[in-house]
Amino acid sequence: MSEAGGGRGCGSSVPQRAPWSLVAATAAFCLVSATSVWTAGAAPMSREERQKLGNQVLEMFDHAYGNYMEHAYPADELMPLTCRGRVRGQEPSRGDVDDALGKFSLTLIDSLDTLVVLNKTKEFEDAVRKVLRDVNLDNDVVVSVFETNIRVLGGLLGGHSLAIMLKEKGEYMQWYNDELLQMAKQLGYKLLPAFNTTSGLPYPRINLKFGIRKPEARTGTETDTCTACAGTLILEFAALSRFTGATIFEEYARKALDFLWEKRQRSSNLVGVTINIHTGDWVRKDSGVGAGIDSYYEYLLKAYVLLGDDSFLERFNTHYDAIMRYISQPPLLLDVHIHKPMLNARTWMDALLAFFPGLQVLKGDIRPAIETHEMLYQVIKKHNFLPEAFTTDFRVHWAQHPLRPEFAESTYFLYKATGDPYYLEVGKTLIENLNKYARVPCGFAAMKDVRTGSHEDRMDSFFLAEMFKYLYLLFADKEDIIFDIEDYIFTTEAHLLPLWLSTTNQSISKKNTTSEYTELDDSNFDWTCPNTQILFPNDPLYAQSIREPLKNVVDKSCPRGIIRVEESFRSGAKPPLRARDFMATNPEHLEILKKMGVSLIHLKDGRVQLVQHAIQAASSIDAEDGLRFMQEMIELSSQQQKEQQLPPRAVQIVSHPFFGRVVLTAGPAQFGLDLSKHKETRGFVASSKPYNGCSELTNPEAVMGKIALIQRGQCMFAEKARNIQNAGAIGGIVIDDNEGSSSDTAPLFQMAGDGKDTDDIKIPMLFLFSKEGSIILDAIREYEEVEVLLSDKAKDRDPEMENEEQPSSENDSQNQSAEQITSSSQEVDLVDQESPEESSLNSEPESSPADMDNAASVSASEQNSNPTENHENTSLDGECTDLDNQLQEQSETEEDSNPNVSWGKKVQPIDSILADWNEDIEAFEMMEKDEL
Ligand code: DMJ
Repeated sequence: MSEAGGGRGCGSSVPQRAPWSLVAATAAFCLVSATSVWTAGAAPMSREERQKLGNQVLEMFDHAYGNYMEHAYPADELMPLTCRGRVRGQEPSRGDVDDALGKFSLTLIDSLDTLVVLNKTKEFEDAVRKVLRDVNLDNDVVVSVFETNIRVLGGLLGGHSLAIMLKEKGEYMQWYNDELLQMAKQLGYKLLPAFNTTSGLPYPRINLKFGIRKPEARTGTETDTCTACAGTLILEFAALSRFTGATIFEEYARKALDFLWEKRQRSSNLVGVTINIHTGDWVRKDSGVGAGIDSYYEYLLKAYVLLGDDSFLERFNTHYDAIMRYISQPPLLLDVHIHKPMLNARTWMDALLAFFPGLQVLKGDIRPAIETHEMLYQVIKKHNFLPEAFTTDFRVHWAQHPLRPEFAESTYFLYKATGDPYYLEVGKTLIENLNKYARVPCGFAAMKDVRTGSHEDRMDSFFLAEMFKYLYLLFADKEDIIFDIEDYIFTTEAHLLPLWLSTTNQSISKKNTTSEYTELDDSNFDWTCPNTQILFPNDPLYAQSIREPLKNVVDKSCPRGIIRVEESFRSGAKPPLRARDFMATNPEHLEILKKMGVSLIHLKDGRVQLVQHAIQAASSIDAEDGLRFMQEMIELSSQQQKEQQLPPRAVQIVSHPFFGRVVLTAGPAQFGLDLSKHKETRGFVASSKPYNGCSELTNPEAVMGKIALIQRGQCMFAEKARNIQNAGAIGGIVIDDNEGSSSDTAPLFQMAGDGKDTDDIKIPMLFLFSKEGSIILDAIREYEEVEVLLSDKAKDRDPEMENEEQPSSENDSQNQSAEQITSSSQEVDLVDQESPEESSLNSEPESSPADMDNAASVSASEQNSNPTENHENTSLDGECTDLDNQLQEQSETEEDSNPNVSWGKKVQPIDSILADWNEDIEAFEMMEKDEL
C-alpha cells in the first residue's frame, strides 16, 4: 500500500484511535485477503473458475459498452430494446429520471474508470479522446445537480485519477495533460450557482448553460431537495478543490453538510428525506437508509476517510448509532419518523438500501451487514432481481428493477471483509441472472416487472459505472488489476479518487471546519479500526454462522410487526394491535378498538367500516395507537388494492435473433383465454387486414394459426377479438394507435369487454402500447418470420430456444405456430398466488386521510375481516404463530403488572397530539406519492 493516507494510516495492529484513511477505499485494510484458504462452509472457488467468471464479466461489459458506442453514442444512454440512443427531448419525458441526461454523453463519461479497472487501457485512451473531442458541457438543458455531480463530475475525476496513474506508469496516456480535470473544473463552476441559497443547500436542478433563476434557465423556483441530493457532494467537490487548488468547491460542499448536520432531528439524531432549501424545515420527516438519504451517510464516512477530518466521523457515528437504534430491525432496515423514531413509517423497503451492508463493512460492523445482505439475497433468489421496493414480508411492492448495482457493491465488500466464497457464489448468481433475464441483443435492458420478466427500454449509465466494476473486482486477484485498488476510495457512483488527496492542499478546507466536538466524550464514538483479526477470531465460519439462522427468512417470513412488537415488549411497553393482525370476530380485538376510539360499522353491502373518533379514546395514548392502527389499515388497504390489479402480461419474442431475450410488457383482457390460469400461447405473428380488425378479415389465410396483430381504435376490443378468431388466429395483440405511447410512461390497463357475454372468445388477447408494438413491427420488417410467446411471465430462456431451427417454409412456420404450449405455473410467488378473489379488502377508504383527525375510516370485507388472513396462512409457520402467542401472553402479563406503560412516551396535550397526527398524515400522504 502506498503512503496514500497521509498521517492517518492504520498499522497492521489495531490502534486505539482510528487513522482511517487507508481503510477506506475498499475497506481493504481490515479485510482478509480474498484469496485466503477456506476450510469449511461454502466450497472454495478455484482460481480457474474465478478467472472464468471475471472473463464473463468482461464479455458482458463489452456487450453493454460496445452496443452503447455503436448504436447510441454520443447520446447519453442506450435504449437497448430499440437499439438507439436516448436523446432528451426526443423521447417522451420520464420525469425526474431524465434529469440525469444533459446531452453530455453520460454513459461514456460514467464508464471511463471502469475501462481501466477492467484492464481495457487502450479503450480508455480512446474513450478519453472522444470525451475531449465530443463532449459539450454548455448545453441548454436542465439537469439534476446530484446526478451530474456523482456521474459526470465524478466520472471526469475518476477518469483523471486513473489517467495520471497510467501516465506515471509510462506506457499509456503519455499525451495526457490534465484535460479531464479542466473539464471537471468547468463543470464544477457550472454547478456552483445552485448553491446560491441562504442555507447553502443547493437547488436540486440547474441549467448547464443558463444556471439558475434567469428566465431562460427554467429552474430555480424549487423549494425542496432530498437529503442525499444536498449531502452527496463532498467527495467530488473536495477532490476537485484538492486537485486544482480552487478551494471554493470543497467549501460549498462542506457548508451544505454543516447545514444538514445542524438540522438533524436533535432527539433522534436522524434526518428526513426532503428538506426546504430556504428555511431548512424538513418536508418529509420519514427516515431510512435508502432512497433520498442513502449517500448522505455514505459521504460522511468516506469524507472522513478521504479528508481525514474528525468531525465527519463524529457525525457519521452519531447518525449510525441512531440508525442502528431505530432503523435497523435485523435483518430489515425500516424507515421511521424522525420525531417518533419508534414508529415505523413504512411497511416496505426500497432497493437502494442494498448499499448499506457495504457501508457497514467500511465502518467495521460486519454482523448486521451479513444479516441484511443475506435477507436481500433471498429476495433476489425469489425474483431474480431486487424489486425496486418490497414489503417487510418480502412481497413485491414496486416491481421494476433498473439494473441497480448496490447489491453487487455490498457483495464485493462483504467478500473482501470475510473471504467467504459464499459471496463469490452470490456474484455468480448475479451474473447468471443478468445474462438470463436482462441481456438483449443490443445490451442489457432494465426489468419493467421482475415478476413477469418484462423489460424497459433503458440501460442506465450506473450499470456500466458500477455493476461491472464491482463484479469484476469480486473475482479478480490483485495481479488482475493494473493498479492497486486499495489506494483509492469509491464514490457513490463507484468512481475512484486517490487517497493521496487527503494530504494535498489540506489546509484549504481546515479553515472552515466546524469543531463543536472538542468537548465531547470520545467514548461516544467508535474510534477503533475494524480489523479482521478481531472480527473473525480464528473462525472461518463466522459469516456462515450469522447467515445460518436467516436462511429461510424470506420463504418463511413471519408477519411484520413481530420484531417491532418484540422490541417494544422488551422495553416494557404493551404491544399495540396491528392492522394486519386484526380480526373482526375476535372480541379482544374489538375491545382494543373501542379503547382506541375506533368503531366498527356494518355496511348494508356486507362490508365493515372502521371509523375513529379520537375524542372517544380511553386516553391520548390510546387515541394515538388508534390513529396508527387506522393509518396501517389504510396503507394495507391501498397495498392490497394494488395487488388486486391484474399484473401485466408478457409478450416474449422467441425467434431468431431474439431467442426470448426481448420481453415486452403487455396488458391483459377481461375476456378470452386467461394466460395466468393455465396456458401460454406461442405462434408467429401476422398483421390483420383491415389492420384495425373491425370487420371480417380479408386475409384469413395469413392469420390462420398465427397471432394476429391489430391496431387499437374504431371498434370494441371484443369485436376485434371475434374477427381475428373467426379468421383462425390463435391469439391477438392489439397495438396502441396513439403514436409514441409506452408502458414506461402510461399505466397499463385491462382491455374491457363489450358489455355483452364474451364467453365465445376463446383466444388470448394482449395489449401493447405503441412503442412496444413497434418493436414487433420492426422485427417483422427485418426478419419477416417473428415468433412470440404470450404468457403471464416470461419463459426462461434456455439453450433450446437458440438451437431451434428457423422455419424453412411458410407451411412449416404455420404448423409450428399453430402449436399451443400448455404449462402449469411454475414459480411460487406470494404476490402472484394471490388472486383478486382471495384478497379481502375491496374498497377505497371511505374518507380521505385528511379527514382523520375527526373521523378516520376504512372499510373491510366482512366475510374476511382479517385483511391478510389468506396471505398469512400461506406464509406463517408454526414457529411464528407460537412466537406471536407468546408475545401476546407476555404482553398481557406485562400490562397487568404495569398498567401505565405507554411506549415510553410522555402524555401530551391534545392539541399537540393533533398537530403530530397531522404531521403523520402528511407524511403518509407523501409516502403514498413517493417514487424512487
Ligand atoms: C447510482 O447512481 C448511485 O449509486 C447513487 O448513489 C444511487 N444509486 C444509483 C444506482 O442505483
